[in-house]
Amino acid sequence: CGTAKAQLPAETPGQKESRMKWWTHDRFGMFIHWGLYSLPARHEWVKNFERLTDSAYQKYFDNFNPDLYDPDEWALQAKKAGMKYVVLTAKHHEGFCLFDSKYTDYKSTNTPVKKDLVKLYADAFRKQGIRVGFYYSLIDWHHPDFTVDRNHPMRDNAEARKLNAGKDMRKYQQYLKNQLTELLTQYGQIDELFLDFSYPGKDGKGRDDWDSENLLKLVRKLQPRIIVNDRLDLAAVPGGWDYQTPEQFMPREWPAINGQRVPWETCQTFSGSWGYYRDEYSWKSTNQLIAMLVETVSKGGNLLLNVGPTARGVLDERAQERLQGIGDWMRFNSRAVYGCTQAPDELEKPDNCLLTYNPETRRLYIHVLEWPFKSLYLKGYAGKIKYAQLLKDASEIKFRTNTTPGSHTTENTAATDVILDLPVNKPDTAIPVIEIV
Ligand code: H79
Repeated sequence: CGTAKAQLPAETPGQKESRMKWWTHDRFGMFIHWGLYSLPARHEWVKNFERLTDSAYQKYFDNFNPDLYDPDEWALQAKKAGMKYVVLTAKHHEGFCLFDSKYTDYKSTNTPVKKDLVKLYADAFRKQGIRVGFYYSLIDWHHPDFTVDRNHPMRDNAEARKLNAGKDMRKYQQYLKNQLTELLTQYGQIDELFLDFSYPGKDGKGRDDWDSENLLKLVRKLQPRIIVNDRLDLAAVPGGWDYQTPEQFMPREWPAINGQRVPWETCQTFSGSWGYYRDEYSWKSTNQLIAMLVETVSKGGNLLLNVGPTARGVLDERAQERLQGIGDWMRFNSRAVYGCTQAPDELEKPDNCLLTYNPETRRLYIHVLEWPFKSLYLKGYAGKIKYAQLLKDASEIKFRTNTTPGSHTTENTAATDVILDLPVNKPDTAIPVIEIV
């Protein structure tokens, strides 16, 4: 009580939709997790998992020297994969800044590399026509005023806990605002902001710890068109977030609140960890990743797919190989991704398929995950199809309805169904797509 609550600028649903238009159209972005944790190369939470003190972690700062950093090369690989926007960890939970902040010495310009890596990143991706975003960690395991809590590396260190008495989270709130002001004023137009993350409750942190409402108000003032995620613990505040962020899982269906479908973006990894992890062997296949992209769009969402560059500044070769494979597929099939969303409810999903739909061109895309023997059955599609083609090579796919249901000489389908006559051999593309006009 007593303190006036900041008012977030009111926006109609139509205004929000127009602000997010490019984002819902583009569907596919690149996430980049890069920081000091790239040196130990065993998970970006290594400081937490191994309870490392600041001084134990110092060797990664002292040896941070990505001599092969070439963001033009990263941008080119993102572009070839079909990614339309990008989000880089300007600061992760470890507190290390990849940019030249006035408010800390814990930054890349003070390491052997000496460069503002964020500046080079923003310029390089923009040059390729890719929209630029930032990830910025609300959590900070290095800032002197950030209190030890249940997610902190020093959580079970009694001496470190005692130091909380001398810490002032209000100073940390100011630090958040200062750094976000730098990031949102010195690097041109910023299209997406991914703040990470709140864990309210006992020994946790949430909106009162970050001063979330005022923080978001500042963000919107500095970059009125920016798209902000939902991790400020402002779920109940109107305008408190733009999109939901399912992390490393696939929602069963398009997420909704009170029956209202909401914008969402799933962030996913190639291998489980976000930072470069040398000895991780749980890499998803190219096919799995393409299916993940298609399934996301089929449920009305975006995919932010993460790469963890090495401490030399090069994308993991296993990631490069997969990006290339995704790009090979996107070259021929991206029309079934950009501008697409979930298909209308009356179009039933055929067996072993996913559907995407472009509401402007009113074209339906059938992604055939398991290639069937000759016939693909479309239940209730009779009269709804003018033309069908294989997207890969624009070759006609003939279709028909069954005129003699019940006869042993023809497929036993209803007259309201459509049968697509597919080639016996699966076309040479990871997931074949049939375009229905
Ligand atoms: O930046 C990436 C991750 O490092 C960060 N968000 C993405 C984008 C993130 N990692 N974990 N989380 C967010 C969710 C937190 C999970 C937790 Fe736990 C469960 C924290 C404490 C319990 C799992 C187990 C992680 C640490 C211990």
